[in-house]
Amino acid sequence: LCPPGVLSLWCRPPAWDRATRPPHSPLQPPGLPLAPCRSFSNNKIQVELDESSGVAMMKFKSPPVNSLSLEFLTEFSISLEKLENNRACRGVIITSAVPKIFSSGLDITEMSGKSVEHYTEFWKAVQEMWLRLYGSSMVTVAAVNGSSPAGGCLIALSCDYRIMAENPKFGIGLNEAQLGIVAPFWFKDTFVNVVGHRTAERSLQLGSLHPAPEAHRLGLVDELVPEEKLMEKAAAVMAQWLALPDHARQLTKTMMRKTVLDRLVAHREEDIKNFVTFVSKESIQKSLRMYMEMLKKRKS
Ligand code: CO8
Repeated sequence: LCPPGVLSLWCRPPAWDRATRPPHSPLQPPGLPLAPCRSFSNNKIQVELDESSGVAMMKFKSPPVNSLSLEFLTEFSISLEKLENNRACRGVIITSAVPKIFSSGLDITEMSGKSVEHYTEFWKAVQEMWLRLYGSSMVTVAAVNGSSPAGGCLIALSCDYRIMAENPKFGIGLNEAQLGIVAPFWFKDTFVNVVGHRTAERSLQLGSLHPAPEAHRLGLVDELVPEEKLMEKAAAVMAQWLALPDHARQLTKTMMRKTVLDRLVAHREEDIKNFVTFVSKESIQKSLRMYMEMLKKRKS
């Protein structure tokens, strides 16, 4: 049975049912203009699907910093669900329309001074976003064109491949410890699966934000490219991954990710309780307030 609200790989129709598109669709003879893009734009995320290639472009457009508010997370999950259910879509490139910022991570104001009900709803939305993205049967490529702390880093880590602009001013990492909070086990699991246990342990304990070149050395991102080449590279990587038969790639992805996904699905309620209890503590609220003040001071 499908866990509620989770579009999991193992309870979808067999992957090989998904339409695999020939290089030229019979409806689209070579030489004619490409099929029009389908696009849907919400408040915070712009999505464009090129039906001729089967590749969607998802752009975060929630200035100033693409923070992951409840509204953003809900839009993100709905957008992923729409693409996942569209047989014409086989892959998605995730990037930002906000200069210098990929995503600043979870919106701290959603975790500060709110009710237990609000924290519960917010955390469910964070879980939902990760379950959909990490469990997606599409090829997911993160084109990280700016800073990407904490929840922003989680989004990149949840993709199949990460390409980052080679600007050393852009940092990426799970820096929760710097805020006086602790990354939940499934953030940690996702990180370990990308960089290995030792690197993840050191980086998590220190709450490190790694400049792009260091992130590349650690394997946190797969490739660095000049910013102006980022989208071109992302499209090339996507084409390489889409050249394989969908069913083989999808079943392999399931094999690699299922244990980690299952762990959250089995402990979802407990994880929500832990988050709500933790974030409701006065000491944690104080840490978050101080961190927000530090951000404002740094600005002035
Ligand atoms: N949430 C809410 N507001 C934010 C956030 C955020 N994550 N990040 C920045 N802002 C706000 C700033 O306060 C500022 O607001 P204002 O204009 O009102 O003063 C505005 O956005 C612009 O920010 P900056 O001036 O700092 O913009 P810069 O371009 O100079 O820097 C950065 C952008 C690098 C993104 C910088 O803002 C930054 O480092 N932000 C903090 C990022 C961060 O640490 N995020 C971690 C969030 S926690 C998380 O994602 C996982 C939590 C897991 C839960 C654990 C269990 C409790």
